[in-house]
Amino acid sequence: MKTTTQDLALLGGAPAFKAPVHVGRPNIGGRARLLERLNAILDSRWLTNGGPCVQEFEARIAERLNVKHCIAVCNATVGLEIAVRALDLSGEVVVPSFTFVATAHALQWLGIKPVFGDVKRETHALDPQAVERLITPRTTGIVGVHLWGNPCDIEALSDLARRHGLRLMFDAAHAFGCSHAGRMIGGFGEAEVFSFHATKFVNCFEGGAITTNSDETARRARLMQNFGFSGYDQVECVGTNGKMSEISAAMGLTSLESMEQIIRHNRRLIEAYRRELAGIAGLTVLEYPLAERRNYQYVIVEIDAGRFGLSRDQLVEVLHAENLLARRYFYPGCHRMEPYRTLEPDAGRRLPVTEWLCDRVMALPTGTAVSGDDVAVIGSIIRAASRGADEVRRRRA
Ligand code: T4K
Repeated sequence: MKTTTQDLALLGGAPAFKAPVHVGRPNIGGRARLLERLNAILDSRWLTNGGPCVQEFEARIAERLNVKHCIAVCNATVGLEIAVRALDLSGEVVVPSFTFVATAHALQWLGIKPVFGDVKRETHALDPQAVERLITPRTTGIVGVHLWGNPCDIEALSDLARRHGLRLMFDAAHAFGCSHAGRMIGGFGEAEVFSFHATKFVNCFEGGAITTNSDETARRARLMQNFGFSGYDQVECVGTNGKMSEISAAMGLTSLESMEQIIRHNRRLIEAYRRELAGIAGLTVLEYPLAERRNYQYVIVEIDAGRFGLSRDQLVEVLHAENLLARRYFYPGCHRMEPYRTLEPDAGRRLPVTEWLCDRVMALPTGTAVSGDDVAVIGSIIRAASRGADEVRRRRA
């Protein structure tokens, strides 16, 4: 525990954690069950190409999300690329900049211009009014991001897309197991794309899934995910290799079996963070609505430097010195990353909320690798940094 400013590692104290504490440390689930599955895969010698584990994983996801179709893919970035192609998007597509860069790259990779729309201060998600101002004759679609597992303004974006004849899909990389208006994320828009990357609360080592209630979108996505093959030696459209392997599906199935337990653990941790960080001026912990399902995989904090006494970046420096690897998700914003910074150097002018958030938001560790005691130590570091902000700034100057 850190009790005084002098205890801080940045000021010469011993780091609070001997080993690095990560944001995104993978949840492992039932190791013995996973190894059983791996042995069965090896015995069967069916390692990929739509094997039994992938088929079971797809069926479990579709059932859990109450969605008609689930196409497992090798990762969400490829999943986004395939969904974008399956919806025939082209020209310009409106997307937030306050997201992981994969959301924008998936479009740019396909020669489609991502047009960055500003987000709302409260939700960190696309602002429908900002989106409407960006629609041009070249706009063919909108990609919303359910950031931190909090859904976008789905109704307003759906209405907007309908009124302007645009396609609507969602990057749901963070939102597996989350709900909106009592319905599980997965069936909104024309397609939703999940990530089961190692850092996600349910993981497949690497993995993703495209979910949709549209038979046609599912038919096209499934073809495109496997080179366009529709049958033996039959290729009916352009496609890529976006398949999930059996080993990834085995990890996914095993992870799914621990899902509720992981959510309960994450929820206990976020409640502990709220207790530990309560009353600290200039620090706000992102709230999750109690009436909806959430996976609590992201502990998001906003730092107001004027009131906290340190900027978000200075606090991150304090935490990193303690071996606590807080992350500045999603600094600096896609529009300030290449190639977008060069392609549209002035985009920031229409993204004031995005830039405001990019300079203040950070993520703290959660997941099964983190304990309630760890959160108490993290709270003590942040309180010591807040109390000793003048000293930290003076010593760092
Ligand atoms: N859309 C959104 C909104 C996303 O957030 C993402 C991915 C995507 C789309 C694309 O999904 P995928 O195509 O990846 O399925 C990590 C993940 O690589 C990335 O998947 C994720 N978002 C993003 C939010 O986080 P980085 O650059 O932060 O990864 P890295 O290597 O710094 O790892 C994060 C922390 O986790 C580190 O402290 C190390 C630790 N770690 C990581 C791995 C991989 C472990 O302890 N063990 C591990 O195996 O992107």
